[in-house]
Amino acid sequence: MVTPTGKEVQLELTPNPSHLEAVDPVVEGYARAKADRLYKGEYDRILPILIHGDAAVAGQGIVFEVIQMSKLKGYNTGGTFHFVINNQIGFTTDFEDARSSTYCTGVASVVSAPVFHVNGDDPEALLYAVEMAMEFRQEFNTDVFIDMVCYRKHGHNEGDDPMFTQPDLYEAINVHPNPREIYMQELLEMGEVTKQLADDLEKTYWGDLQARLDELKQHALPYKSQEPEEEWEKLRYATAEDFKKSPVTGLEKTRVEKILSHLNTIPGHFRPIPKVSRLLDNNKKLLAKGMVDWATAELMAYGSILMEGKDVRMSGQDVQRGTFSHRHAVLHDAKTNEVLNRLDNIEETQGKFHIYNSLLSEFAVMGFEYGYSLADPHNLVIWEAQFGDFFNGAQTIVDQFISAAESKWHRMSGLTLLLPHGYEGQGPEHSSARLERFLQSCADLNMVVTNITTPANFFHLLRRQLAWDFRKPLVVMSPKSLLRHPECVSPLDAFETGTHFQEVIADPTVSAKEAKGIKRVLFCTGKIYYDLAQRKKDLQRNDVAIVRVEQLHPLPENQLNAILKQYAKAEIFWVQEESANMGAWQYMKLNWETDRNLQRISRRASASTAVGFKKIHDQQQEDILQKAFA
Ligand SMILES: Cc1ncc(C[n+]2csc(CCOP(=O)(O)OP(=O)(O)O)c2C)c(N)n1
Repeated sequence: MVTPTGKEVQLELTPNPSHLEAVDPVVEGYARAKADRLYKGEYDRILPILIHGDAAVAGQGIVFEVIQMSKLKGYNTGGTFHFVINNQIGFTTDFEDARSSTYCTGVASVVSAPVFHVNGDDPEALLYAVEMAMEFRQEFNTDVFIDMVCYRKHGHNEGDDPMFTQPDLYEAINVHPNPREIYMQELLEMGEVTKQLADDLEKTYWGDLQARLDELKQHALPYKSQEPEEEWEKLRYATAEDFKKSPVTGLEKTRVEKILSHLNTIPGHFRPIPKVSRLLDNNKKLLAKGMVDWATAELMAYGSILMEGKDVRMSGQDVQRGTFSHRHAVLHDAKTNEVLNRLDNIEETQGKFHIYNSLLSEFAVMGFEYGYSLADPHNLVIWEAQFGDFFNGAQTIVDQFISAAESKWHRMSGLTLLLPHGYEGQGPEHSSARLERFLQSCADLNMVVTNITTPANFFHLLRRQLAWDFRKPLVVMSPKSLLRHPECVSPLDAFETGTHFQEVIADPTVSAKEAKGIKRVLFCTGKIYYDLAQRKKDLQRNDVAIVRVEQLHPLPENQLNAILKQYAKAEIFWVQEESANMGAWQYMKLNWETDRNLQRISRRASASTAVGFKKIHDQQQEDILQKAFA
């Protein structure tokens, strides 16, 4: 688009749900991605504009969260232009009931952003304020606010009558001349224009608008995509066929070796703290046995994506180290606190690994990362929750954007959510990432929901995100205790040429020959597999097979049914740690179309996700295991 002064600008509108202000962080993330990708961090070349209502800007907490992010390294966009249309009413609520602050823009003071309160009846003052605010933004790269104080001419919508609730106000509004009339009167009095000229200008203006509308009806607006959007155009939408088998994501052995050696090598002058040194030593010992643990597999996935020239961006609370002190993507020198990003400098042509510890927000940060993921399909964008249940602070982003955007707006996103999940006796606040919530929102292949049990499968899952020629949001119920579980390791060859993501993992201890002797099949997902496998071993129950469903949505029904066929005479159970009203049970029962009778073994239905006492937790877990092998 070319401005009246001949400047070329790209104007974009992000998809915007009804939830007021929820789009704010999405706009910021989108703008940041464009600044990173197209403008090399030159924020003067991009401007996030947020248009607010006075009630929403004052009432919605997300506004505070977004403002709080505005100066942080990971989320800065060079200042946002906030334009508040202050009609002094929110739906039918007067401002006396809508806020405690004097101004609706009170939140601006959090970052000392200037606010220009301006009379909406005075177009010249408004223009002046906007120009000044923009100059300020460009000069100081901070947020700026325009508070345009005005009124709403009619009701909240066509069918609404504001006289119900604000009769005296609307009596005044009904007789108040509109801004154009006021301005024209002013110009006439000043002798700047004649009545005839004003009338002609108005006529020409309306004529222009009509002509453009007619033109657009004939020929769609010629929209020219920017570079990252052109990449989206090369992608396609997924079909059910795409989920029958995962693409190969294994790497050549030499690549695996290169990444691993890079991850385990610390520059000579750098002194990590002793605990980190021990961790790296343990890693090396494990590697000497040809095995890789969870954290290493994760970093290997990122490293391999970077080596393909793509970027990886991750944020969330304490992600650099990882909540469970497992990731250590960024190390600190014990003496100098010098920072070492372990994924930098693998090779010259690699992409960038952006990893930011976030502010203590879920709604804004997840929204930001979602927005970031929209700008460029060749980035792997990840948000991690400190514990999985905290994602529900960002439920609006999940419901309005992540799970529904492709269906509502034809917008794909490959955003990946890592949500630590698992019943480990830590109580109701730390056990569940509410798997059932995600599964309940699944339909039309809208997103991928997983609960993974091996490091190699996690590696392939992450790589698959960018290997596909479509994008899907990915939800991972990620592990806690499995990060250090001695059995939760993968052999090196599981990462190498020809390997790919496994949607279902059949029981590795049951050969095809032994299948006939299986009397009971336990289907499960996630960490309970390790408890079941241990019990099977302890009891030497060769008549029981344990099958892991690593990907719950889209449900790999073909693979599950093929397994069922092998065990034609066995009784089949779904075993989960979660309560009966939670976890994947209801989803499996509803979505797995089989004539076999799938029975449930789980904790009983409960209001809270888990019990508060470790002893009771242990009893419950034992009860599940006993029932599974009864
Ligand atoms: C999060 C959220 N809560 C409630 C609503 C319902 N709602 C729609 S408009 C509105 C009033 C908005 O007032 P204001 O921000 O002043 O904007 P106005 O429409 O008056 O310009 C409300 C409450 C909504 N859309 N989003």
